[in-house]
Amino acid sequence: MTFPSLVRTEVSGTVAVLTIANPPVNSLSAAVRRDLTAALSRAVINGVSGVVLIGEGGHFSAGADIQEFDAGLDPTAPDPNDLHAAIEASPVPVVAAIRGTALGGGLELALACHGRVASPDARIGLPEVKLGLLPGGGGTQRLPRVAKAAVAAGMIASGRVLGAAEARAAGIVDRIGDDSLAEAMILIEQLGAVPLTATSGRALPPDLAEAIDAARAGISAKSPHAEASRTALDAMAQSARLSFPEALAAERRLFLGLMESTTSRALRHLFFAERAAAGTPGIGKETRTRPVETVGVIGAGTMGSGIAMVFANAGLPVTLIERDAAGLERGLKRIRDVYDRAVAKGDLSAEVAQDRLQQITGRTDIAALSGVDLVIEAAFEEMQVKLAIFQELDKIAKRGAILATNTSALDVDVIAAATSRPADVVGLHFFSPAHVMRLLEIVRARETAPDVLATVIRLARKAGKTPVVVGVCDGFLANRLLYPYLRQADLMLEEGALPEQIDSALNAFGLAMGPCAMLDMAGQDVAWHVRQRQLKDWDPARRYSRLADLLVEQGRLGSKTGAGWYRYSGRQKESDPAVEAMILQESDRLDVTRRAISDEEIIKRALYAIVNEGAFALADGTVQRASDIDVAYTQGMGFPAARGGPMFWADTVGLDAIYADILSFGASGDANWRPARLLEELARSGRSFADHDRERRAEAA
Ligand code: 3H9
Repeated sequence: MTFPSLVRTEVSGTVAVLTIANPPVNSLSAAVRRDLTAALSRAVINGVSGVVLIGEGGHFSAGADIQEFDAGLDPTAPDPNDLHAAIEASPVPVVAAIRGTALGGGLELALACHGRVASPDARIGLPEVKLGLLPGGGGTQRLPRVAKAAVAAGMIASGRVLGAAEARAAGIVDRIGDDSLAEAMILIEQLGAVPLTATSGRALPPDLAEAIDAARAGISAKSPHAEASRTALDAMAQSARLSFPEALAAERRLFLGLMESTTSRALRHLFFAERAAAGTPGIGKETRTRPVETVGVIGAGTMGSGIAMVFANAGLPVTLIERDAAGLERGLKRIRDVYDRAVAKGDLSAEVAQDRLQQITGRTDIAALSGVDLVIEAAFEEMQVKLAIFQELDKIAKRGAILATNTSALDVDVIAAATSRPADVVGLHFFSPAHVMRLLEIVRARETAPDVLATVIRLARKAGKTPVVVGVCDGFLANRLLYPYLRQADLMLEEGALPEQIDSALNAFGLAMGPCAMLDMAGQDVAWHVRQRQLKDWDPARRYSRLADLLVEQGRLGSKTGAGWYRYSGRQKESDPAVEAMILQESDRLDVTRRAISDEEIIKRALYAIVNEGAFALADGTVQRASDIDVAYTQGMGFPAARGGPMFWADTVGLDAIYADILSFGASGDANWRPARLLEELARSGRSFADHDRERRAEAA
């Protein structure tokens, strides 16, 4: 059986044009590497005067096929370094014509060529560190031989991607032009007139060591890929000590070490998880979408103003509605302040900020939304308020407009039923601050139409969000899993821990913020409202701690009131003896003998509570994939990306061990620790959440 070649050869005059045709991103799979090597060798044997490498479609190449790493395929068979050596040994010039992206192994391939041209929209980089890897096909050795030292070291350590002009200025690209093939032909002619120099034969910049030191100093210890960045610079530093082949071998050893690391596996998992999360049954590339050219936002509070900026930043005109002029002015001021701060920090130019600001028009009359394509209600989180708004919207919104609610917990089916057009209603749950946080939960209500869903998914991506499609339930996905986590924190306070211990144990695990500090920031009153709602049908077999309620009763609503679990002066927080006294008193009242709670127990109880609830959510269909939970938690809840999200992390711990611990936590009869049946099944059969996702994918295919 023969497979069609993934590299097409055409001859233009005396030059061979080799086109990589491996959609969607021309990744350099083993088959592509094999076909490229064969095509190059054929071209040279046939006596061409030069060779152009180009990619079909919008990408030169996005690099190695990452899927092959996870499938256990050897990324070095055939070895990309052999292909690069063949290019360098070519007796005729080989030029890379970069249209679109040349990333990772794609750029390494281009770097092995005798020259590079790029289209003006080209994006060029070595983003391997973002996957917890380093460039393993000579990138750490060849980039500093063509680019300025500071740019090369900075790119490799950060994974930053350059535009064509910057790449040209740095020396990575020789020519830029709209017709990259024509530019490549010109370069081949120029190179044909002079002796060829292989990139590996070029001299290293004299200031490379300083540039590496500077890049190393810039690595943030908090970055999920700090280890990969440091290792990538170690690999680059070998260039000064070793011969080129030895340095390549050292780079490869370091690459393979990182590839096997849990951090890289976690980051690769998240790469694919993010792309899978918007996929939902009944919605495909063929699903029609509705045009959205104008947006309305109801409510100019923190959420509403943030949401208005999301769409203004994406280039859409937004009408922002508030009930009265004073409230509207407060909202518009909040927006102006955000843009002013961005300009002051140099994140935005004054012109861009002004353009974005001008996209937002404030109004106090909801009828101003009669012509918009998408309305997002971000009013007070109270069902009666939302129902009244949707009844009003039903009267004034044009036919076909999408009506979205930004509720964080209320029943979207009930809200949809308040209209005569429930198929047009969807939940869009933004996370605060909406213009910063990437996670967007898209809540598919019972009657949400497929084209509505497809439209908001597309729009979310356009606005730079990561959409995760979820079903209707209390708290949807991220918040639903948060409740049992917060409950464990409160119960551990009752049993012997203090807020700072709980927070510091979870900080040390890698969470951006522990549960006590997080609720102080979000507002203790917000969580209080949720608990009051849940208490209406509370299962008495579930232990409940009233400690957080006591805080609220004392007016300690968190940082905004200067006191919550901690005491605040400005942004500074410190332990509060009054809180400790309150906790001890509560333990006393409950007749609990306080005990030392280890950091290990804190991590297990807090995080296993999330994992168990995640298994319930998977089984009841609130969420389709365990990997969706990982995306939601890493992007919305500060879970460390280097651990891949709670479900990926649970797989690394072992579901059997987690299940056994959950049984022991619940041995006293606390129904908070009732294990999810799915977790039990997976644990008993030795399967993982990743296996479960794979099985579901196979069933759906
Ligand atoms: C490397 O090169 C190692 C070497 O140094 C050494 C080796 C020894 N592989 O993002 P999109 C899929 S490491 C496999 O939605 P966009 C992606 O999953 C690599 N698949 O499109 C998706 O599939 P689906 C270093 C890949 O236009 C589809 O392509 N390179 C790869 O928004 C479309 O992707 C990188 O880190 C891949 N390399 O963005 C670059 N890339 O349709 C990673 C993409 O089934 N890639 N897919 O969901 C990217 O940054 C973006 O995908 C890119 C396009 C900017 C290229």
